Amino acid sequence: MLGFCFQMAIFAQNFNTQMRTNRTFTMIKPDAVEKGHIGAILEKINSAGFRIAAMKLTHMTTADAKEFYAIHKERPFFGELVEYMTRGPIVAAILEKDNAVEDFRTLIGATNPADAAEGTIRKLYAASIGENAIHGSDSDENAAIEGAFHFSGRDTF
Ligand code: IDP
Ligand code: MG
Repeated sequence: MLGFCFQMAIFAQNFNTQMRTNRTFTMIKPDAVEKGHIGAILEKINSAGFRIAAMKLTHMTTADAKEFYAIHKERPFFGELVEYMTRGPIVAAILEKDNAVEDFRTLIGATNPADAAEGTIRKLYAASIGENAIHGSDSDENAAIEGAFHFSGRDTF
């Protein structure tokens, strides 16, 4: 009986982990870290109702950045993007909330801060379309891929 209960608990835990799609992935990018905006940006994220499921300060290698942004490898700005994302530490995090992906994209604002809505993180803290302070996943599928790129299951809560 104890063994059965144990197995059920493991099953429930796996089921819970696999079925959760109300998550997104973010990076506070090197420009925002350099300028000392980590605290202010985390405050915005908290106030918007996101729960932190995983978080760390980390420094992407060139290989990491090329892999993470592989979808953009044919774009003219790819080299610039890899240079930027590897020039200093970032804060990587997995965030949880209902409708996380869409709500987080709304919170960060448009890719180009000139087009971002008032009060969004990019409007407040981004310098340009290239150095735009923060990343947010664009789909549930990419949120899961990007989160797994930076965090193991053990480091996600
Ligand atoms: P997103 O971050 O809003 O999803 P994407 O189009 O996926 O925007 O581009 C990924 C990242 O590449 C941007 O956040 C930005 O740092 C960089 N980037 C996008 N477009 C340009 C550009 O035209 N010039 C320079 N960098 C760019
Ligand atoms: Mg994108």
